[in-house]
Amino acid sequence: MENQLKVCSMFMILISTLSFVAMESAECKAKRELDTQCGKYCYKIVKPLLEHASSVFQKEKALAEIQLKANECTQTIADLQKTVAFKVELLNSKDKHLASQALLIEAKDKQLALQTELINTYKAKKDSIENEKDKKILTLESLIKEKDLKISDLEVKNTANSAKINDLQTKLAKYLKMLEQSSCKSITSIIKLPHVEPFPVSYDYKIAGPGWTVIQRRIGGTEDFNRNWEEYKTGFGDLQYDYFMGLEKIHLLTQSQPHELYIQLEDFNNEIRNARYTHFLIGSEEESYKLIKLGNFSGNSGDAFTKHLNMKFSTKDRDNDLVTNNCAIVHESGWWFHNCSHW
Ligand SMILES: [Ca+2]
Repeated sequence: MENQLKVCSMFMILISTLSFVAMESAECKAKRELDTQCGKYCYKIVKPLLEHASSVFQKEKALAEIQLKANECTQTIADLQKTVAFKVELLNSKDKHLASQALLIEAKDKQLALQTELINTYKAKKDSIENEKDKKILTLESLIKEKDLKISDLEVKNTANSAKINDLQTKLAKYLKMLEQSSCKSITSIIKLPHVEPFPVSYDYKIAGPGWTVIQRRIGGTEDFNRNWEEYKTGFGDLQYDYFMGLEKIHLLTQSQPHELYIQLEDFNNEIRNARYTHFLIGSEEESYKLIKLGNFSGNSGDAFTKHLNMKFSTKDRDNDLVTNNCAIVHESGWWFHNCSHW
């Protein structure tokens, strides 16, 4: 400010000097006019007064100009002060803004630190999970290899078994062919059951496949089935042809383990029908060899046997049916008769 005032003062002086030069030329003119008017008399008295008045006038004028310049400088100073104040305020505002930004940056730094920590935690978890996964994959791969080995082993065994089965099937086919070519219609064997002497039985393989024991066969009409109780109890006939196993043996056999029943009927036109029951069990002699269980029926002959369920066995000398007549006599055969219409 001080420098600015000095410049202003110098400027004012310079203006004043220039004005004085201009004024002086006008003054010289006035002097000359006064000198002419006053002549040599008034010159000595008036001239100094005039010069003094002129000097005062000039100084007042210069003073007024200086005052004006001073006012202008004062205004400039005031303006500059305002500008400075404004700048200071602006700086303060900027400082506040900077402080606010610093706080914001600090908060952001904290947030960033938290996020970094979270990311590190997540990474650690991810690594842990991946390690666990890798371990599981390795375990599973090991299991798969083990299974593959087992499968391979089973495949080898299966191939060996298939070869054995094929061999057995070939042998069975050969055996069946031999049987087919022979005159035998069935195979006989000895069966052993608890509480009874071993006894021969006939196995049929043609009617319903292997494994069926024949308890009755009536095909040739050579055997008389009109027998008494004792004969039906012990059995009769030829194992290879017409035959009845005997009620006591059938009782022991069906009691020893669950049995199915298969009945095949062939009429005089060679039409064959069959009936199959999922269970077959008869009671003891004390129960008159009652038909205790029969199971579910299947086949194409119609279910003619279920109605005999719970019936006792009847022979010509033992009437256990439910009608007045003895159906065993009527039909000349023993059976689990219900009435004489059905058997
Ligand atoms: Ca009767």
